[in-house]
Amino acid sequence: MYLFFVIASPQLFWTCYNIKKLTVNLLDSRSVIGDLGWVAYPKNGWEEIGEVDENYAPIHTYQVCKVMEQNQNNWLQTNFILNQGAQRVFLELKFTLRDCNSLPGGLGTCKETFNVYYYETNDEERRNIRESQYTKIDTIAADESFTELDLGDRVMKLNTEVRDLCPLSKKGFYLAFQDLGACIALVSVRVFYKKCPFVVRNLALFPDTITGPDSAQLLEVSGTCVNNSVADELPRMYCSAEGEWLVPIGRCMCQAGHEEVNGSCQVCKPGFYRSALQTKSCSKCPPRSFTKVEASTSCQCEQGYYRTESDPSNMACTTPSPITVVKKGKTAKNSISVSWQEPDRPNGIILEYEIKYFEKDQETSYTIIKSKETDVLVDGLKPSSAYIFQIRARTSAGYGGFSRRFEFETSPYSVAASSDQGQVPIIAVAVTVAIILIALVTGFLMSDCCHTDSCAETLLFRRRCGYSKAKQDPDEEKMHFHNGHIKFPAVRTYIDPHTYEDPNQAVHEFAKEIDVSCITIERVIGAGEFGEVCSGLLRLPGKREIPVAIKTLKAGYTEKQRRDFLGEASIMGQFDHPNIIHLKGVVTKSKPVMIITEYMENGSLDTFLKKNDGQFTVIQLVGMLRGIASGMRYLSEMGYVHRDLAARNILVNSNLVCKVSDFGLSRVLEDDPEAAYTTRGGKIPIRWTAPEAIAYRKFTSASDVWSYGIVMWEVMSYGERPYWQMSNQDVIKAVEENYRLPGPMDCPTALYHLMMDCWQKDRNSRPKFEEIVSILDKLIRNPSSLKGLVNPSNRVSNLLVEHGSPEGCVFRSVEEWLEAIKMGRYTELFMERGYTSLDVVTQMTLE
Ligand code: ACK
Repeated sequence: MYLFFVIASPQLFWTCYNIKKLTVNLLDSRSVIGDLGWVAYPKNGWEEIGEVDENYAPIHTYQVCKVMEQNQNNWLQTNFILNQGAQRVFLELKFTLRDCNSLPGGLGTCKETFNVYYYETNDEERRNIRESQYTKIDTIAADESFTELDLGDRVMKLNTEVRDLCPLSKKGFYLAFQDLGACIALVSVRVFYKKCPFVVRNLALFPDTITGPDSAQLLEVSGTCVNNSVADELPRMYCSAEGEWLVPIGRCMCQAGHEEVNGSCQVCKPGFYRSALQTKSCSKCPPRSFTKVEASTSCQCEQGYYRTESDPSNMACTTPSPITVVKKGKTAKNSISVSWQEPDRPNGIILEYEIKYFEKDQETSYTIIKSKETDVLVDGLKPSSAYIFQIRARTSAGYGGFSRRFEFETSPYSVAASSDQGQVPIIAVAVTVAIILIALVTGFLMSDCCHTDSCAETLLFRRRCGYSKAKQDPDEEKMHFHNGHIKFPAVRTYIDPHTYEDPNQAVHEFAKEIDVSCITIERVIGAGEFGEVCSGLLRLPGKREIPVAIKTLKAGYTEKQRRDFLGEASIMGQFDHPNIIHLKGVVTKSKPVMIITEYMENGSLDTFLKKNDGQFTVIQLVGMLRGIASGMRYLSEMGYVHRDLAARNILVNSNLVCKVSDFGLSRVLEDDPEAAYTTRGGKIPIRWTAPEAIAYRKFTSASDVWSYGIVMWEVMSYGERPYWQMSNQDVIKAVEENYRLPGPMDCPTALYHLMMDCWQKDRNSRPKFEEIVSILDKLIRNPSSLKGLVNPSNRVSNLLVEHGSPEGCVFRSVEEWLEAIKMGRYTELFMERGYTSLDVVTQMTLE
């Protein structure tokens, strides 16, 4: 009657061990070999039964079943259980319990529960604990109790109950089980605590961490960086009460010379290096450098190759191309002209030179000029001051080292030029005047000599097919640094060549004279107002050959034509901007007279767009417009008004870079085939010109903005003619009446709005080029802003729109519209073909 089975399936027991990573057992009665040694009181209460499972492993079972006897109070006390520092431990009990109802006649005293207690102490030997000293953990009831029937069927009804004990603060505790008259078999007692296991996360080590005493508590744990790593931000994680790591914060980074591999930092192998914390992996040593040791943070240059201190470690080492000869040329009180010799073995083609200079003893504030030439006029200097110059060359392999320091002094005099040494003493005003005169005469003779007999050899550092120049070379880029920061230079102002009495003087002020022997003409590419336009090659001494465009002045020209022709070079030579066509120089000392400019492979923009109709992405088109706007911003900042901005006057190179060209002096009046005579006698390209410029010749940067709007329209419609076949007179009238071009097909609304803004009647309301550039930049940065289109491509819209009207179209009938665009004579034709309403007209397709 008191017998019950306690054999349990081993799987059932081991289930909880699947989470053994997170739990640490303090006691497991199942794993004890031999007697458990627990103490029963009274002695005839709980009794230990030695059983074995199917695998003959011992099962320590304590049972008691005094259901028929009155006043039961049977205690069973475990051994001392060390808590190992855990403040919260769990108690898992597995037991069977007899159903009192199934006991014949024992109902009066039979219980179906038992109590569990603990006693916390630092005393491992304490045995005689009084009942009252125990703290009750809980009364445990069975979920399932067994009956006589189950015994017959040999069905086991094993209960599992888990309780926790917290907060614990002593060394350990005893557990005690109190039976008050139940029929129980305690099959297994397991005591454990939970912990967050050791883990490596974000290159930081997080130790085994015992969970906190509170079930809702998160313990913040700091990680320590793995070997050869350093904390970027102090790594931390939280250990939850369930033994899980949560919310990793911060991370460690492998030190230079090491890289991250599977959660550890491993050394870079010989031949590889890692310098910065920003790059993740070791990199192969750059060309011409090596490292033979592990954990290198940089690579050493091979013998004969080097890198300067400021060069990044990923830069290839180059052979020295040091510039050894640097000479001072003309000095004035604010400028020094400096020249140098190309290095003997430059290690590849020299792409440019960098000229660094600063006032002596003021090294923190220095200026860097980039130049493609081997000389430079450094201006903006203080009189009577010593300056230090250093020059280095750049090839495709990178920069060479700076030359040694050269010290030159500016002149105290306001003479245009002085001796090569720049040491003219101040004696008297009369002497000064004499020097000026001598210098001028000498300068004149020298330049004359130069073109007559290519006398470069006679002058140190003059080229064989040499040129002279007085202004800073447009090839030069100037950057000012103060304490390592770039300072932006002030913008120069454009000088109207008309202000020069002698136009020859103007051209030589702003353009280099090129010896004709440096030029090879290859083919004719077009016809200009003054003569043929050719393509060819320019080879200046010490320079690589470059393709150029050559504009020629046809034979039999008048003096005015020569002046006007060269006027363009005088203007162009003042500009230095990536979106302005770049002047290389002029040939005036021989015939034909020529203007040499950079070569633009794709020719003029209007023809180029027509040839490539629909071939570009909107971003490419906006990129072109951005370039033109940037060039125009530069011109407007220089105070130059173009007056004939149109796609035909923009040139495109092989990289789709657009450059503003055509800077003729009287060009607007003479050489533009689009220009028409106005009622006031001027010749103006009507379709591109702002109304105030047409009406009373008010040409300003704001009228250039109007023209820019038309260029935008040309670009977005792939070279369509503005106002189609409308006559100039009709265009003037329509614009005066506030009608404007409609948005081209597939044109983003944002761009059309910008065009419309450029066509504000009030010129002060038009955007400045500065704003246009910034608007286009924003559109490029955020291409989704270009998604909305004004005119989807399945229909043609060539209705003029009224400026300011939301829809654009303000005409009430087809007739009214045709009248407005001076096409009234086609009204009948439109009606015959069924285009009876504006709706139908706007649905008209290309076919
Ligand atoms: O459309 P195009 O090919 O480009 O035809 C005209 C022609 O000469 C008459 O002006 C072309 N052209 C003008 N300047 C240049 C240049 N710098 N590079 C290439 N082509 C040029 C222009």
